Amino acid sequence: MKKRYLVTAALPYANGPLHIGHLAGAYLPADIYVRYLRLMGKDVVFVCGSDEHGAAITVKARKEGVTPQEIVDKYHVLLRDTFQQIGVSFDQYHRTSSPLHHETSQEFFLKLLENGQFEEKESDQYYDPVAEQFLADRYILGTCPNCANPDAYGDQCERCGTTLSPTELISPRSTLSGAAPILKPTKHWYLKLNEHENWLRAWINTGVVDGQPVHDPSQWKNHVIGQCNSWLDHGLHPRAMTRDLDWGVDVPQQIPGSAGKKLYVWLDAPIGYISATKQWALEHGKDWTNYWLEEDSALVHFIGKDNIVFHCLIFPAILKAHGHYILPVNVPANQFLNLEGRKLSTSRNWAVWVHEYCAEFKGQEDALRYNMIKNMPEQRDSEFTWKGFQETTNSELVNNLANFVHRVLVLTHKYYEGLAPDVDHDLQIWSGWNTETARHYDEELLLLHDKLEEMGLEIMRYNFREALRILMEISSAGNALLQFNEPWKAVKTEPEKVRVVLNLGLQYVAVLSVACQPFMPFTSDKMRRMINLQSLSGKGELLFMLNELAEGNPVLPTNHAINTAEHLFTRIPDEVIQAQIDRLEATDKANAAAVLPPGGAPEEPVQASYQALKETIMYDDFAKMDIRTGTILQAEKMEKSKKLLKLQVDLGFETRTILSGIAEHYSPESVVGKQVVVLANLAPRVMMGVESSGMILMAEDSEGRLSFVAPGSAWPNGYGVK
Ligand code: B3M
Ligand code: ZN
Repeated sequence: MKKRYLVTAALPYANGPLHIGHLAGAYLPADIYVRYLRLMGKDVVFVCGSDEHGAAITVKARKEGVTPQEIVDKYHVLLRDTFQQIGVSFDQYHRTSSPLHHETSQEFFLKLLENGQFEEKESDQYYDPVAEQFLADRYILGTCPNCANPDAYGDQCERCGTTLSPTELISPRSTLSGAAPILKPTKHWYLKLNEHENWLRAWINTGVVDGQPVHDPSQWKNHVIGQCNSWLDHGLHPRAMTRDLDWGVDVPQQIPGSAGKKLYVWLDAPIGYISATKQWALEHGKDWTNYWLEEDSALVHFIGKDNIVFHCLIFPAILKAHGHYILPVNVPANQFLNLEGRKLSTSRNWAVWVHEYCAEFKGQEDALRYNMIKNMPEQRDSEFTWKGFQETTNSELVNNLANFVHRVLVLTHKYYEGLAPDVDHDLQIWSGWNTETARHYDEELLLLHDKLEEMGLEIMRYNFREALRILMEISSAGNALLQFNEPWKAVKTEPEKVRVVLNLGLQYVAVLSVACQPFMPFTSDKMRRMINLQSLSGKGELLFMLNELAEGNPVLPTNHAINTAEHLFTRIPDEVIQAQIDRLEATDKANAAAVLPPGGAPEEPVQASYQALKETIMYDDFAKMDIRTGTILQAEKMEKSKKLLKLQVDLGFETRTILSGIAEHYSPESVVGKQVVVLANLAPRVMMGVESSGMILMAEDSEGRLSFVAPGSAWPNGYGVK
């Protein structure tokens, strides 16, 4: 074992709330691991923070019509608070917009530059001539060359899943202005990843780097190594580490050509782990370099599978290119969690949001944690269902764990006035581990010790599901101990044996109160309160307990006074689960309705290609719009414009000139006489020398087809729509 541990969990983008997929993917496994290490008395620092840069943030800001700063401020707080509510125990939850982080990232850039790790290259990139800026891949839409989806992004088509580069799109358009982007040369710094390929391959597959074994590849997950090798097999190529953007960490100003350039988010976000450690060290009077530069420290990254390449190839290359930094001993990435048979999706609102769960299931935080861990996608994708959640909670947490603890406490109060009874070490009782076996008290304590060690071993191997299974095995054995020995009957006939059984039962509860803490910290607190012990501070309590049990010493001494029994978990009733299922069904219906093309059902199963719902507005926001009925009197093509028709629209009280971008969909003749709905108080705008006063409302489907919005029957002009 290493001397100290630095554990990281992927920095979530501060552009939305946390859902259960995030929790099961990175944060719970990291939290279990860290809590366990603390209970074993290890020196461990657990860092995370909000990832506040990158297109993920600016796209969201544009969608909501606010600044990127407003977006990150809002979601940073929400994320931080949600983690706390669900008991993820970071030592530091930092943010990448902090000055300390900007400095740290810039220092990396300068050091890599100094070490000759970059090549400067000029290439042609898409530029929006109207918005006058270079376009991040996510800002370019166009037709997918693979499946003809007209709304594929510059980096990926969300319909067919193909990874794209913006120049592959057919008829690209900028999402900023709608203009066709032009290719323009721009200069960037490329990390020479090709020069890192050989040592990365050896390091991933053998654990050896520079002649030193630094990790054991047999402890790495197959799917992680597999994904890395598939990248390595395609060859690593220089990769641009800068971007033309106005949101992010500046390329240091002293570098010629830095104006308008920002660091690529992957030369920024993972360095956030380092700046978070620096912040923690500042606040605690510690030395951050011990955790990042010393060979006797272990660095472990917990992530989801979509971040494997960045954490196993690109970030290690950056760390090595800088020099002196240690490399991760493991990157135990998880696969994905699905919800009710489908991929979780933020834009389709197909998710269980953790902050909503915490609000609706107050005091049941550990039930979610337990279910997430039990179904953790450790080796393959897994599934969360509300029915499964109910079943597991009721049968395992209520009937097994809570019931056992409750029975032991109630019987101790009933027979011994709440004091741990003394035991005769020579007596034998039926063991909860095996119906056929009778054992002495001391042997049972040793068995508990062995189970705890087994559980710890699984945690250290990142087998959290298995570790949780062993924990529950202890609880089941506790229940069986009561079942086999029937203290409620034997108390009259064999009182000495009942003392042994119930004392042992109390030891089980004390053991569980420590062992369950990595998985269910709130439950641990409750159990400790019930048996009148202090909450765990995470300073080696499990290690201490293991040593005591190995010596045959009980955890609770004779005559230890317990408190009254509380219920650890409450049964989840059907109607609560049904409400959650109904909510998902409503989401599903809304999603389906939103993509029905005019005139009927879609031909193919609908994949998300409609826009995410905009932010909620108040009625007053809507009431500001003056929408009127009208009729198109005349229509003509605008010279030199492919898109615009010039319309004369009768609004009853006046006739307006309105330019409408429908020329690619309708001929002028076909629209004359049409009834329309007009946004009548829109500020006038001059386009191609003609002033347009108002806007014709159109419905648009996912294929970009347009349809007029009109009153359901012939209607007089000039009346309000509300
Ligand atoms: N924020 C990507 C993601 O949320 C990114 C992870 C950064 S970890 C340094 O998938
Ligand atoms: Zn496609």
